[in-house]
Formats: sequence, C-alpha cells, structure tokens
Amino acid sequence: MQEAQKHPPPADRWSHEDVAALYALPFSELLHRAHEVHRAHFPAGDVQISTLLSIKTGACPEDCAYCPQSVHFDTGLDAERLMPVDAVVEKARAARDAGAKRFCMGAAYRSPRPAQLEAICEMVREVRALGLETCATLGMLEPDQAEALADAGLDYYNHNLDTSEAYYREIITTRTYDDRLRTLAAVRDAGLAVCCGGIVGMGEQREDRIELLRTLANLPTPPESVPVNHLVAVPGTALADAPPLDPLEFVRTIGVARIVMPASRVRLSAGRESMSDELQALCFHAGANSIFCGEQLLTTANPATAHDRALFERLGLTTAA
Ligand code: SAM
Ligand code: DTB
Ligand code: SF4
Repeated sequence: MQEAQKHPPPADRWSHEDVAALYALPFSELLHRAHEVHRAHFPAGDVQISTLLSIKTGACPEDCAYCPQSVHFDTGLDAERLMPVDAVVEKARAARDAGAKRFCMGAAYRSPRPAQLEAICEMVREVRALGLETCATLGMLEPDQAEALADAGLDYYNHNLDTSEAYYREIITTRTYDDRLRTLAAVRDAGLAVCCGGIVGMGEQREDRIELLRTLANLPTPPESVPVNHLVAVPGTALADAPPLDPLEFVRTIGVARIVMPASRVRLSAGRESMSDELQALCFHAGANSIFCGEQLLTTANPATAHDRALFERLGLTTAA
C-alpha cells in the first residue's frame, strides 16, 4: 500500500485510443510524424552505440518463454558462472578502444544475491574508471540493491516490461508485471537512469504492443532508453515457432515509440541479425537512434561490426552520441 502511495498510477499522458490511433495511421503518415518528432528532439542521423557483455550466462530459474537462458528450456547453451571482475574490465577496455561509449553488463539472474551484487558493484566502479558509461541488467532489485549500484556509479539499469500486462501472463509465470514495475520504481528512486522496453514478435496482438508502449510512456518519468527487441526465436524455447511479425508492423512500433516517448533513446535492439539493411534503414527513419554493436548480444548473434560500419556509411549515420 505504501508503495502505491509513493508511486501514483500513471499520469495517463497517453490513452489506449491515442496510441491505437497512431498505429492506425497510413504507414507514410506515421513515419512522417515520427521523423518530425525525432528531428525536433535529436540531431539527425545520430545513433548511439552500446556494447553488451553477458557476465553470467544461463541456468536462470525464471521461465520467460522467449529466453534461451532459462533453465526450463534445453537450448544447448553452456551455463557460465559470474565472470571475474578482471575479465569483465578487460572486455570493457577492448570495447572502449573499439569506440563504444556505453558498456552494458547482463546477468541471467532472477535477482542478484549479496556477494554477486558486491562483485558487480566492483565491476561498475572499474568500468566507469575507464571512462565508459555503465548499464546493468541483473533481474529484480530491492531498493537497497538499486542504491548500492547507484553508489558504485552505475548510470543505467535495464529492466524490460517485455509486453502488455495481459499478455505477460502467457510469457512468464515466475514473476508478475507488478514485480517488474516495483523494480523500475526502485531503480528510479535510487537516481539511476532507466532503460526499459520490450519484445515484439512473440505472437502478441497489436493491442498488446499498444499497451506496452502506453505503459512505458505513462511511467511517472518515461525511460531514458527504450529497447525495442524483435524476438530472436531460439530453438528449444517455448517461442521457437512463434508466428512471424509483419516487418512493417515492427517499423510502426518504432515510430509509435518515438512519438509517445519523444525525448527517449529508442534502441533497435535484439533481432537485427535477421533484418535486411532496408528494414533497419526504415527503423532509423522512424526514430530508432541506438543499437548494440558487436557480434554477439547476450547469447545470440548480432550483425558483424564491419557490416554495421558499412551500413552506417551507406545511410550517412553518425555515432557522435
Ligand atoms: N535476467 C534479467 C532480466 O530478465 O531482467 C536480465 C537479462 S534478460 C536476457 C534481458 C532482456 O533480454 C529481457 O528482458 C528480454 O527483453 C531480452 N531478451 C531475452 N531473450 C530474448 C530473445 N530471445 N529475443 C529478444 N529479446 C530477448
Ligand atoms: C535488451 O532489452 N535487449 C538486450 C539487453 N536488453 C540486455 C538483450 C537481448 C538478448 C537477446 C537474446 C540473447 O542474446 O540471449
Ligand atoms: Fe532469466 Fe532474464 Fe532470461 Fe528471464 S529473460 S529467463 S529472467 S535471463
């Protein structure tokens, strides 16, 4: 109850009908509006690059239907314990030398235990000392854990809502939407910047995508970073055979995210490996202005860095941010 008073219900900046109306626009009209909003808030053609490292891989107790790291699915993944601090710092140094500005550390935890959190705080301190911005995604956090990470100098915390509250129940049973919202509130209260988005292409309906974006845009403060992941359908997971999503519906999702969260970085996140250059170009035009670079996401493939460089060159995109 106290929690509810501290975090009043969303301000309803956007109603379901508002967001649905954006999705329903003719494609070119939506892109036009999204691009205008983008240009009013960000320098044209500027795309932020982050690097991702899985610091603890697999054997996760949660049952997220999309995730190759869940212990509930046999995806042939080798589980790995939390990496030693030095090894993480070495990877961060290499990422910095290759031009990365932000280093994101991902761990397949439901939530970190005290000794794990302590080691991760040390990683944050050392990665930050290299001059990199830091981001972590470690599962659910209590307020004191979020504060410890903030004290260590963490800049961003990634925790996704993933989908609508209604469809969430079909995707994850081991934690609730409210658990996710509570972690986001703890992260915000600790003064960390919030990175929060979702996944599309999981067999959800447009209504679910509308609700996801509406919920994100109506958070007390919208997330600074909004990853829009396209499902990477991994054999062995419950969503291995999810029905394909119309790529133009994916672009619409980026465009609507840009309009309802005009000042947020919208990240074209997982799934780029299966997207054509032309589809990615449409996403950048619709307002995506952040990507992960590097040949691996957490456990799945990402485009080759040379390919990304060539694409940026062909599209005239810059990476000054
Ligand atoms: N265990 C933590 C958690 O779930 O909060 C952090 C790591 S988890 C892998 C980070 C995010 O990756 C998930 O919230 C989900 O949005 C995304 N993700 C995981 N598997 C994916 C897949 N197969 N395709 C697209 N996105 C995926
Ligand atoms: C996010 O929203 N997407 C990234 C990051 N946050 C941590 C992770 C994508 C993971 C894709 C599946 C994998 O590589 O295991
Ligand atoms: Fe675990 Fe995160 Fe994967 Fe869910 S998404 S199974 S919490 S690693």
